[in-house]
Amino acid sequence: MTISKALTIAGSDSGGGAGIQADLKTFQELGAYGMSAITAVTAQNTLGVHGVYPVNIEGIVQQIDAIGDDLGTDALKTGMLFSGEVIEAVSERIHHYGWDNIVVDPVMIAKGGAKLLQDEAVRALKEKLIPLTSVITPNIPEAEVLTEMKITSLNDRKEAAKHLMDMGAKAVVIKGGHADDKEVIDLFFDGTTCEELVSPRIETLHTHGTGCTFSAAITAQLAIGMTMRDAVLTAKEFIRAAIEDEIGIGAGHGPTNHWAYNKRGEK
Ligand code: PXL
Repeated sequence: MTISKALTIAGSDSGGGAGIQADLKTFQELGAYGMSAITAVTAQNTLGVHGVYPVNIEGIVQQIDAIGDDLGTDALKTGMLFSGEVIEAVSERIHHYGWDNIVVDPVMIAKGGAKLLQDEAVRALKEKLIPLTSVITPNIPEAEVLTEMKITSLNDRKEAAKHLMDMGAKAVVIKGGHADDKEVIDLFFDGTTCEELVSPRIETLHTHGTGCTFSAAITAQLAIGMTMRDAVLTAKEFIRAAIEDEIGIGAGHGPTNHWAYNKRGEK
């Protein structure tokens, strides 16, 4: 049996809904062996982020090297990277190992407003990490920061996607969840095809960790050998099920249901 491996380089969410916890659950559900390099520990629950404790550069690099020098990986994603220094070190290690299937979720702020990326880090993201990226998955506010454009129309989203490709990303998904369209329109662009991926908007409070889960699902699919377009389409189904079948834990913005996609398949 061939084992497909997926690595997440991201922050820890003690509440289990976002960050590496969401990533590892998603990897497992989609058939990839999950590994992690933790960039920061957050003290967090469904009510918010109560503390952020960054891991030092040496600790982050040592985790990545422990994986690179022994296990290797078939795909990886980055989530919360926190500082420009971390982005530079992580980019350098990805380049060093020659890893492919790099999914970048350019995490900037948590739902409650806690900063998960320092302002000075945006430049490193653009100059060091985006050029290594197989697919980048910003939401609209993140795409606005990266491209320095105001994104209102669907056409703006297309322009922003092209802009991100010009920075070196091989494919882009601009997630439409933050727009006020009746349905959610995610824009997929891979340099040749530009596709609007439409799905119903689900009214719920429980969307903590959706971005992490979506990008982790793409990563797992790439790890098991799917094409980029199929990986994105499956990830959309995975996150749709995870939001629809809410589990209702915690008093605030609850986590999504990482079991839902496979449970539906079993029915
Ligand atoms: O969803 C963004 C995100 C990423 N990583 C960690 C987080 C969050 C949101 O709260 O806590 C660790």
